[in-house]
Amino acid sequence: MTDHERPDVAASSQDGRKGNLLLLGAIGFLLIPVVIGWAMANRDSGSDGDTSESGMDVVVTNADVPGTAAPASASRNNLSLAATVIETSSDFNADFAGAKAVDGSLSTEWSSMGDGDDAYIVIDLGTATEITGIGFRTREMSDGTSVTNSYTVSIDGADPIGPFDAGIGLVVSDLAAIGQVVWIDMHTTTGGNTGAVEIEIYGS
Ligand SMILES: [Ca+2]
Repeated sequence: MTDHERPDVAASSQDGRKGNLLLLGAIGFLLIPVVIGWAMANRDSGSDGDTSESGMDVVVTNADVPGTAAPASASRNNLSLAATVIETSSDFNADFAGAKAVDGSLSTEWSSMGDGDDAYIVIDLGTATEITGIGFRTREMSDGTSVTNSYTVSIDGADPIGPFDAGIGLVVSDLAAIGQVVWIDMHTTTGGNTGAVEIEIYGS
């Protein structure tokens, strides 16, 4: 290297340092939103352990909108959606068959043929499953009949447990059991064509 070349080298090296600084600045600038996003994601999921996969806390909204899933149970796993109704006390007709109580729709319902307190429905989960609760939505008639106010539950033929409260709208009751076949028996009703809009069996 000669003296003649040195200034050029120095200048070019200085330019290089400036270029590096600019490059670092640009990278740092580009990283700002990434860092902010990371910090916010950590804040959302760090507040407690009960978060959904999206990192957002599960918020129950949307109460009683026809045709949508039952709101108060939104964070619980509804086993009924994959279950089968294997027996009912009676069905008013095919449009009000037992399967309508486990189809996930609030626009359809199972109705018995005037069974009142004697109405029952049997739901098969397909395999022995841990059960943590039941959400019951009674059907109701405009004349005040067909409302179920309480019901009992028998799992795999065991003695009935309950009665559990029911009533207009969704009523959720906790219970702890392991079983496959869930027999739900109306306990107190206002009589008539009792049945259910939806019966949700919660579990793992
Ligand atoms: Ca239904």
